[in-house]
Amino acid sequence: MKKVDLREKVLTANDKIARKNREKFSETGTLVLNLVSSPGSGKTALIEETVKALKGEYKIFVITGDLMTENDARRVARHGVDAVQISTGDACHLNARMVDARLTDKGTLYDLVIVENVGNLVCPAPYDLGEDFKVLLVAVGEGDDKPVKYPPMVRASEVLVITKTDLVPYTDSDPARIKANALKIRPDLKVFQVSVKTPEGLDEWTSWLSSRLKAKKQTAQGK
Ligand SMILES: Nc1nc2c(ncn2[C@@H]2O[C@H](COP(=O)(O)OP(=O)(O)OP(=O)(O)O)[C@@H](O)[C@H]2O)c(=O)[nH]1
Ligand SMILES: [Mg+2]
Ligand SMILES: [Zn+2]
Repeated sequence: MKKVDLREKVLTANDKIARKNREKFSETGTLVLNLVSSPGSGKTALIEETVKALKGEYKIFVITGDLMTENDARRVARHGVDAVQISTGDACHLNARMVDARLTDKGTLYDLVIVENVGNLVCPAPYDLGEDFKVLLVAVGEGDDKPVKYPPMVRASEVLVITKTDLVPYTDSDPARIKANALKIRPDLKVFQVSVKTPEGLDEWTSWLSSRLKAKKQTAQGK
């Protein structure tokens, strides 16, 4: 009997939809981020600050994924950008079909689509949603060795944002150590350190994102 690897099959089906999503977004120059982290590392908080800074210049759509509640989409929508929640029920990650279903052709009307994945440092890693890149968040105080304990997520991400740096004085956590641990797994990671309270590093993050948005638009226009 032929052994069928179900996980392989699911991922292959997912990759086909992800590829279709990516093609659509590359035509219009829509930049798509996939934010991943443990629960509570500050994904929604970072999205809120990002949309506040960039909504004047760019048209932004946010998709937030959680097992239950619409809380995150509501938090984002109050800043006046379009936001929808995907309630996954018992699924602990988003897949490309869920993103496609929420966006279809509408997604391409936006300059920036931010997808907040379900808080989970394990299984969102192999799921391509059609994003330009994954952004991994690790918060001060959640354990500086997280990157070496969960290497697939670090390998799958292009950017690391170390969050909640305002908490450093109250913990034994050191952002330099989080960064060093992440770079052991993926040496080419782009690393930011932010706090939404102080607000350290947010300008640097949003300026960099803005330059990526412009680069993507230019590539699309050159086609
Ligand atoms: N001190 C401090 N707290 C923060 C910061 N960013 C987020 N928080 C707090 O951390 C908690 C979790 O933040 P969220 O933005 O909800 O985190 P999340 O990653 O979206 O959480 P899930 O969607 O549940 O996975 C909230 O109480 C935030 O106010 C920060 O920079 N500094
Ligand atoms: Mg959230
Ligand atoms: Zn999962």
